[in-house]
Amino acid sequence: EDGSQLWLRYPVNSKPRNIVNSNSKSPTLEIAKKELNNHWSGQPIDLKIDKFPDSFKDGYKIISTPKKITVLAKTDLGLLYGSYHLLNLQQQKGSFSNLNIEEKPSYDIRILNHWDNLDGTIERGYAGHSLWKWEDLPNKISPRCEEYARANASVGINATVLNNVNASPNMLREDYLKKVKVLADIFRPYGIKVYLAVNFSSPKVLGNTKDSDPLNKDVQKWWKDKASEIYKLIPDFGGFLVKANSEGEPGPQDYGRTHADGANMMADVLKPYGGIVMWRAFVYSPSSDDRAKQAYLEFMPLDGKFRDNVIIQIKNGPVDFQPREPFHPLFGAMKKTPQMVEFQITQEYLGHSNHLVYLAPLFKENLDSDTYSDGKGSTIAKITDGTLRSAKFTAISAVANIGEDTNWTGHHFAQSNWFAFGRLAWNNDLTSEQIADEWIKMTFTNDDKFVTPVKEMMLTSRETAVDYMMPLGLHHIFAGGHHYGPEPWGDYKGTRADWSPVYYHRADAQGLGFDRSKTGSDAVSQYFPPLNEIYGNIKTTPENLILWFHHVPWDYRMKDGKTMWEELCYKYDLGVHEVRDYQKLWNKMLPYIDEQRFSEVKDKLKIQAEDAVWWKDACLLYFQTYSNRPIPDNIEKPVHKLEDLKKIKLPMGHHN
Ligand code: BDP
Repeated sequence: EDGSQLWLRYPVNSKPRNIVNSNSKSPTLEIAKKELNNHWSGQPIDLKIDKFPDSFKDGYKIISTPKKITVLAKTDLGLLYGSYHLLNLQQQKGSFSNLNIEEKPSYDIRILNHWDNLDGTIERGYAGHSLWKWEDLPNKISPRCEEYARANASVGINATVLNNVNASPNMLREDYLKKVKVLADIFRPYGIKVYLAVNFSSPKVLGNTKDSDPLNKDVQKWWKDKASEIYKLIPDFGGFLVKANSEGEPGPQDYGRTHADGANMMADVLKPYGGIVMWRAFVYSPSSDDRAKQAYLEFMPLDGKFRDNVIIQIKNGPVDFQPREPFHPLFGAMKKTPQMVEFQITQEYLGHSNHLVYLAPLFKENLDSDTYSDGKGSTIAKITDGTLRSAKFTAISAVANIGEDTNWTGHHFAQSNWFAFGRLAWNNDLTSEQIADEWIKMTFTNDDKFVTPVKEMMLTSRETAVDYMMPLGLHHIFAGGHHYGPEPWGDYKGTRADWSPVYYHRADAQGLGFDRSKTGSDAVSQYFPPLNEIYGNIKTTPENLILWFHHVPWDYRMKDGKTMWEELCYKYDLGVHEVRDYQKLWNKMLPYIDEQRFSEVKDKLKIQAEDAVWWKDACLLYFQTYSNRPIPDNIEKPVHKLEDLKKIKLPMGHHN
């Protein structure tokens, strides 16, 4: 039991049955039939194409009597999704005699972003090398590529960006495009479209144009020819994802042009084929302004200037996938430009694949955030899924945590984050609890003695990680490069100030935290009223973000009567105890599941518990050098010495 089956543990019929009838025929439908004939043990099934409005998209209806099930959809893909719905229900031991289900996706494009490099490594990947095995393609194809497509289809993911946003120009070379075509052909019957991240300098590097200026006619021609070459190989190619003028990547600003000039040039070449451009808003330069403000400052003046096949891809928070951030102020603010969220499933800032952190609560916290852009109730979910503003197309993305590891994601529980992203992209109304419940039952067991406590552990795990890493709105105090452990003392003189932890926490003799109020960087003014006032005032700022928005005096009284310093100590300590509670809980779970996954999770929890103590000791001992106050008596005393912790070195990554 190595976890390789993910949540797809459908029982296998002793002989394939012949229980599916259909008025449609396609490779997609063949997959639906095969899945049901092999794994379905209930009544016969009709898969029927029917007339539905366009807004139904790849939705489906399932109606059943004890004798028969009918799945209705507008497309074959809808029928495949309906078939997986039935198999998932069977796996959760649901009943099928009286079904009346109607489902349609919240977003048109439900897309994974792989940060896979052409040499097989994965940026911020913690589950082994890239699944694609570029060097073997196009002749040899790993069977896991099809398994990957199947797993995605089973949760409704319908798109994938194959390569790193820090894109190599070589991705667009003819030999690589032929490899991409092979993957696209495998994914297609599962309803998955392929997209590529592209390097803005590709024309100059590959085509020997004078530059890559988007207004240069030769450059435009190069992209046009490239698009035609791509679509000859992959007629349903999805489009480009672009990281431009960010962290040293090239972009239109290199030629005095704007993000809109760059995005529109690409949008124009893709338009005839129905392709789109996902242009990232993750930009910040080593200027003097608060990093959290920069994307907003750069993109707001461009609102309304983008073509209608461009969508702006915005990270959930304004800095960078931290354990907790407020939502990105661009959401809702660009009223004339479609926007999509980018989440990070891979745990760059959440203990890599060593820590058990269930991310649905983080995703939900963001999607449910009220931006007030169009009055009360303007949540990010409603802004991005087309409810509030009509959109030509809608999308949601997340950076994948998938690699070649046998269990796909490094940590057995990290599979739940891939699953959760898919489920929320399909239906952003689902709760974290519903998704955890489904996943546990499909992946482990339906036994309530396992489901209830493990679900509780998952649901609290994100807050636990916040507690032992960065409580009260602290952020980016990770060790430089790898972002695994704590390094609040990090002050990388000679590099960019905004890559140093001290830039973010601003500890001094008075207090701790980044003043983003009116008297500070005034990042609060980027939020709509009343949030600008709420976040701008230390008294009304939610305490879980207080150090994000304010420089808080050490003796500031928190709502529970503790001083800020005491509260900080208490939170770190709580985080440590919570992980130890998970260990105790998990130790009782062996009777319900297999030995292998039990012990692998157990080993990871041990690392997590040790890391939690490392975080707590490092942060409390370091911040104490500024607070000059004792660690409260009822809190576990540090077991490490600050000098020793400062000596711990893990391999450094390529930047920040
Ligand atoms: C940061 C990562 C870096 C990525 C960058 C991005 O540290 O590896 O390239 O974001 O999203 O989180 O472009």
